[in-house]
Amino acid sequence: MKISQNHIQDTNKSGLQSHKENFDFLANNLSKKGANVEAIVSKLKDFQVAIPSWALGAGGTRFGRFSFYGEPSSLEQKIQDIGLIHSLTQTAGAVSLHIPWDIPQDYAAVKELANGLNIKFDAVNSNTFQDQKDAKETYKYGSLSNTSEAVRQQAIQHNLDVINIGNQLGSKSLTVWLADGSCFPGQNNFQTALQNTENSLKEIYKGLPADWSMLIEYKPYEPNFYSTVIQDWGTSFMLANACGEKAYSLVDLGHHLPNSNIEQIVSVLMLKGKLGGFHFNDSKYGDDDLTVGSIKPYALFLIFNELVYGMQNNPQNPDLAWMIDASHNVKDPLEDLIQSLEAIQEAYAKALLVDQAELKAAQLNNDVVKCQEILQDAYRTDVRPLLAEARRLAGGALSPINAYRALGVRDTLIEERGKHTVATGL
Ligand code: LRH
Ligand code: MN
Ligand code: MN
Repeated sequence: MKISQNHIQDTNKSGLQSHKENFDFLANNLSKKGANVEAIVSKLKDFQVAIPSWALGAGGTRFGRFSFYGEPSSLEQKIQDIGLIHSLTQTAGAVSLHIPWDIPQDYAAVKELANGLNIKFDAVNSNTFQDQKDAKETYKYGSLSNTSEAVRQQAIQHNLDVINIGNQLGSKSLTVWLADGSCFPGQNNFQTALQNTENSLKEIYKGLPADWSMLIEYKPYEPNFYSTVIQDWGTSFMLANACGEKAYSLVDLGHHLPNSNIEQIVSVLMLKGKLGGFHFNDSKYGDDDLTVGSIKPYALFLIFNELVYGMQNNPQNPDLAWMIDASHNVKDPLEDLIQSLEAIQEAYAKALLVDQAELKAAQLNNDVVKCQEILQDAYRTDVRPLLAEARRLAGGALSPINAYRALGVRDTLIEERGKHTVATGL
């Protein structure tokens, strides 16, 4: 299935007049307050978020998995699905592949397909948390941190292979997330595990092409429940510094203990020029990987406030690799991604409304109430007409979720692919 411009313009027709009224009203109010509405809309239009290849099928839990039907069963179909949401949202112009789940058979054909849908290849993700068929060594007791040199070597080589695959597709970064850790006290020597990990990462780093970066993801627990080698941003930051200037930390929103101040982490990493990438999701308890903005939208806004500040004030920090990393059991994955993209854009737009100069002045005066008023005034603004306008200008749908349903996308996918398909991945 492909969604044409005609389809989109058709579904937009009925909402155009009221969109125009809503947008004009909001733009007028914001302009009176001194906001540059045109600049904000243009930033929203340019903002692209990579879709992880593993989010296109229904996720699952260790207890079970329920298919959403019509799921993609090849890399090509996954890219086609991203093409569908990109044509509606104009915000999903990239894919992040997981190797070995998504090894291309025909590189030229995959590149051509993605190109035709305006989709770029973002960070490639390595996988040393599962044993692959016919693998010589097992990752049961860790990969890059393993006490066995042969296991570490296999894991290093896998990462180098992933770089090679990404290079052929035009990716420019490698994301490393390790499941390494221990389940019981005494199982691991913490220092040896960290030292082995650092040495292994340095070996991988040596194999990075000059214009690539390495993104080191952290996570406090799961699948190991007593200790994790790269448990927090400090460990990831330390390892990135040890590797060199092309290595950065990657923040995944779900990879923090409850009540962590993620916005402060983001801010400090950007000050130090070491925030390389971002994984969006939301959670109630831990790494729940729920729809972005579905549980803690104010926290998301505060994080974006720091991201916007950093993008404006920290030239020492590189452009960020933005990605959604969510996958669960109950929604149509494509509808879920559309909702996530909307929540990301909403938080970004609200953060762009914060008058940074006014906030700085209030901070210098220690006017705590005013500081809060400034942030909450931006947060309470209904910015959805700005998002719709950005999409309209880019050729997207005024309401991607309504258009998705009106066009009967899922039914068509089920017709084309059948009901009982299984996406490769988690
Ligand atoms: C780890 C994680 C990581 C990805 C994905 C498959 O929890 O979120 O970011 O590699 O799972
Ligand atoms: Mn992640
Ligand atoms: Mn995760």
